[in-house]
Amino acid sequence: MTILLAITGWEPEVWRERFRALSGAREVRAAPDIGDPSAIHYACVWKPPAGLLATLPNLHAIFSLGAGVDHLMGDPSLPDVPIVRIVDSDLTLRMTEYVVMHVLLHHRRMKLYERQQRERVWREHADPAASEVRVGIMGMGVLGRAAADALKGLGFRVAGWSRTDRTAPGIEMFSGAAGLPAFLARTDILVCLLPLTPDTRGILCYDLFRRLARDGALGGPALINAGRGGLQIEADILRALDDGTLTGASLDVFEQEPLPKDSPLWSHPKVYVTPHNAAQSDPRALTKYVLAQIERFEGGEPLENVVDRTRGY
Ligand code: NDP
Ligand code: OXD
Repeated sequence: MTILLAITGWEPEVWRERFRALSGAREVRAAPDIGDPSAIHYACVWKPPAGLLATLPNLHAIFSLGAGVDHLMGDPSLPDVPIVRIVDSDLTLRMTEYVVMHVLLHHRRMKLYERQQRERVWREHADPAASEVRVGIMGMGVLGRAAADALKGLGFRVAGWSRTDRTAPGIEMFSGAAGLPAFLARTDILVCLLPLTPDTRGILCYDLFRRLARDGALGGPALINAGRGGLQIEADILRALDDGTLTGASLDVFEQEPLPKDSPLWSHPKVYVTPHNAAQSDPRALTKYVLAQIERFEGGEPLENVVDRTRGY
């Protein structure tokens, strides 16, 4: 059984070494050195070239090396085999760290204190308690739920928004288009962990920002997006920051990645920019996850975390 790695945008060498070290008797090939395509049974991919997977006639399964699968869904020739995505505590904990850190940066007004430090100003401001701040998480899947639990543990008032009705202990849940207005109206810090699908593209727009709470303890709402850049309209984020509709933003993902050098987001005083590393896929942890899935499959057990193609995530 042969594994093909097809990775762009990340360092492929470290994945190749890790897969070769742990794959036992399985052969591991790395695109573009595919050899005989009919010998390949599993494809482990991140942003593979469109059309590549359709050239593998004996493929059993595709493994996305990240949690998101939008990098695959745009390929009209995607073969009809199971697509497995990453659900792993290593990745989940990394995202929880990012979300907690950025919620705290806005909650504790770090941009203000950073400015004061540069100006050598020694001044305390009245800080609201976490229990006065309402965090709203769009996308209450694996990553959203873990972040919600961690924030709840810190005392924040946490709500979640999902596509279908869900329940989560201690978290106020909203769903669908009908639940969105009330969810937004009670949210001071909006965290977006949605997948990118035709339904969610462009959802983070000016009209949505306008509907966030304006009566909160932070003096206005903040946005944190670690889902996908295609979820956000960057011109609307800039407009909302400049007219006070948003007080701040933490952006890990962008309409175009890498973020172009001339983007005003780089130097905006209210914005934190990170290079799509909120939750890195670490080959040390995730190779084990993929190989365990292959073992399951070959042992006749069902694959886990298979993407529902009709939903697109
Ligand atoms: P899941 O599939 O577990 O969760 C997705 C959640 O989004 C579900 O709660 C789902 O609702 C909800 N959702 C989907 N479509 C809609 C919609 N139209 N309206 C409302 N809610 C919707 O995904 P994960 O939590 O594992 O990952 C989420 C995303 O995070 C990934 O798709 C990826 O884009 C991003 N990501 C970013 C990383 C980074 O480093 N920046 C790293 C890893 C992931 P329901 O439960 O009802 O189906
Ligand atoms: C992912 C990502 O989807 O890193 O895992 O963006």
